[in-house]
Amino acid sequence: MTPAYVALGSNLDDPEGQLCDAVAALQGLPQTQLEQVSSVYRSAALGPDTQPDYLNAVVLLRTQLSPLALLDALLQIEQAQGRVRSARWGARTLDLDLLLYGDNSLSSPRLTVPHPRMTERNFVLYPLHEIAPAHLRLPDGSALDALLKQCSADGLVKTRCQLPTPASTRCDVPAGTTP
Ligand code: ROI
Repeated sequence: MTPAYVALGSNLDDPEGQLCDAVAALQGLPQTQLEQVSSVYRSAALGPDTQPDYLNAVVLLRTQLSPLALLDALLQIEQAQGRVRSARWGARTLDLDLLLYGDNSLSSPRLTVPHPRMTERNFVLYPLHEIAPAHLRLPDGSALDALLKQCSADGLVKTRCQLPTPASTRCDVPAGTTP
């Protein structure tokens, strides 16, 4: 089972609900276990500032899917949640980015891992750091702790949104509640 970190982002059509549904869908992937779910963070859109704020989170999966099979599964979840690919940096119902796949560096026309822009984005690094093992290093040897220190948290707000945890599957029923 390979550890794979996936970043989630949404700024359209009930972003909290989109992230909840996406985590539930990730939980249902074949040959894959959902192991950790970060807090949800709110931030202004990086890029065109005429779009709504984003909600972002990161999850840790353990998977037997290959990187490309996992990518296909992520694209399917995006499409099932109404993602329409239009403008490059446009608003979106759901964005799922494969950040890290074990200790692998991969580069193909469809997929680059580690995600090429992850080290510049506080809305990726902070939730990743929250769920990653202590002293995680990227495949190039750079320490996540050090990357985080260089990345300002300005404008990033941790929310109280609750995403499904590895043990639960629903967003609307708090864990431990009998329906
Ligand atoms: N900005 C924020 N804050 N969060 C995102 O997930 C995000 N995703 C994007 C762009 C448009 C670059 N801006 C973002 O794709």
